[in-house]
Amino acid sequence: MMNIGRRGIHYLHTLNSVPKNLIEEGQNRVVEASLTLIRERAKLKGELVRALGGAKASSSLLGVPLGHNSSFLQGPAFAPPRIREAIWCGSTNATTEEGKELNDPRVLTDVGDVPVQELRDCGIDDDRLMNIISESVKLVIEEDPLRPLVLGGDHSISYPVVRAVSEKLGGPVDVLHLDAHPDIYDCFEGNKYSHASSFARIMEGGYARRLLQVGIRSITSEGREQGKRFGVEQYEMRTFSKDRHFLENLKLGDSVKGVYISIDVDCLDPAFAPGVSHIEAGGLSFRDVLNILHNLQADVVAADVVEFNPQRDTVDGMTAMVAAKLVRELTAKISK
Ligand SMILES: [Mn+2]
Repeated sequence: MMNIGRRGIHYLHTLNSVPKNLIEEGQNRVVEASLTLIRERAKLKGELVRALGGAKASSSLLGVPLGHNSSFLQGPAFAPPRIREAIWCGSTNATTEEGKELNDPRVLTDVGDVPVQELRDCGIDDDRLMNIISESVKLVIEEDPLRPLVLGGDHSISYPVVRAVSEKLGGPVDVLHLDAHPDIYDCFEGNKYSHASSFARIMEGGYARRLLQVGIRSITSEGREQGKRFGVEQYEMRTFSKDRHFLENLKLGDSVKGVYISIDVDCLDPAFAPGVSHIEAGGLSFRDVLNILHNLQADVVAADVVEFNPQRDTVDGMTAMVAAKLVRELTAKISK
């Protein structure tokens, strides 16, 4: 327990000693206030994009600063503001590689963060927290043409996000998942919401038709068995040179509601992105990831970038810039 990750955030543990209804009513007010702020910001951004006109799909950032479902370090709870800072860093410009202008609200807006730590501070448990995350994602999707681009957080957040996307769109999506790990344990260390189990929850729920996992190089026998059980297409790094042509020319999402992209920053080789909790050598290069994204033929309905851990980053924030560039290029992929 004595590591920096677990000492970073304090929240109340002693709520059982006071009247239950007092706590419940207070929690309800805080939950409503949290959802109201996201609802109103999404509404304003939606109105703005519609008033400007011409956008069929428009990326909108939603931060989910949640780190406590990690099995190792909890630093990803601090990632969203660091990623935002890097997106707008003066060292680079606001144009994506293929020429989209991030300054244009029709390309990118921001609806803020789900106040995860504030909700936990009020004693909100994970069942409810996951529902609040799903609800927040749905509030963004309701403001057509906004599409959620979620800033994690650890990988546990992909479950409530994909669930919300699928429920809101009325059917499963295809999921392209870039990661060193399959995150498909039935349950990890007793936690069904673990960041190592999110894709088991997604597949059980029927929220994904196809799940393609790319960049895998840390997988146990359970990970392979669970992959087979759910029909997951697992592309491991040890065969990447053989799979490269296929992966760099993907076409996904036909006859489903669209495509969801989930990028764990540790899909990248730690040489490119040292600021992650789980350093695993032998990963993708940044250009490999961009080739996969740029050439993907798909209607991308939502995406996330997760597992950036600022507590492990270099002092000059190199991984923050890497995570931000993933967000920028995903923005270009989504917005049209
Ligand atoms: Mn990972």
